[in-house]
Amino acid sequence: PSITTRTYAERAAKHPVPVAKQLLDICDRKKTNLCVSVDVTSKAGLLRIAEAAGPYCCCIKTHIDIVEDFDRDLVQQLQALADKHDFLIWEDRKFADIGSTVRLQYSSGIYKIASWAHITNAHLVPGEGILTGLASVGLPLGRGLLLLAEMSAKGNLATGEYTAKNVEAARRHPEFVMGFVAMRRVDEREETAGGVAPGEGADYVIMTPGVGLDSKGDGMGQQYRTPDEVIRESGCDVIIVGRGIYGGGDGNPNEEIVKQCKRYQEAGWKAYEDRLRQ
Ligand code: 6AU
Repeated sequence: PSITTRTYAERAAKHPVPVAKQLLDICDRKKTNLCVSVDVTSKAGLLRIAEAAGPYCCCIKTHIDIVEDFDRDLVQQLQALADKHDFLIWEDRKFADIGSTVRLQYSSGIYKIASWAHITNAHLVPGEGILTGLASVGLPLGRGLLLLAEMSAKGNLATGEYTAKNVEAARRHPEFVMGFVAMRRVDEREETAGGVAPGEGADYVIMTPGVGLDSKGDGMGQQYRTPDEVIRESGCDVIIVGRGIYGGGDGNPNEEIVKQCKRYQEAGWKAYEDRLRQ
């Protein structure tokens, strides 16, 4: 059976990347395929939104370098919330340099991303050395990586041959690359080709931004689709919702965040159940 007709629990049981297994298990346990993206600039705002959204999501996605008052305590509190509410932390760092540089960017500096983020992501622009560099830090810590095989914004260049190269590169790093940021089932062509060579038929978690129920775009290139279009029609696994939930700026009040989380959780889960029945 194709990946899109398997349940999260079935896929978790067989996934080679521990953190992907964890994520799929959380989706199954909490009945949610919602990842909440929190692009706010204060420590208090980030923690408040993570606390409010935590019960409804499988993952909280950060852009840690936009937080004005970052400190070590912020990541400790975020980790405590992740334990309390059973979600993973994804630092959306979009690494894009040579292996030896990303190794340092991932492990060191002010943020020490690898020490607290279960998941991070990277562009393949510099070539596969970026995977070797990131894996040298992330693998011993049990971390997972998403490759940006496609993007959501209008006119983006991650298409065609570039997208295919991302899938090929992922197949050569099956213990570390857990999936893709993509708009559709980018691994489907290979999957349906029916080959069973090593690494093929692998299970990738597709996490998809550009999800909104009330808006079609943001005037800066972002393009929104509904959870049903993303999960059922396009076969992606996790919806990433930012402004649709926290509302932009310093963020909606907690009651509004909870209300929107429930709305997207429900829509995403219904789309998943509908897809299993297709
Ligand atoms: O829901 P939004 O539009 O408020 O936020 C979307 C979030 C932002 C982007 O940095 C991120 O998703 N994103 C990504 C990721 C997750 O890598 C890739 C992409 O192609 N488009 C996109 O919006 O935090």
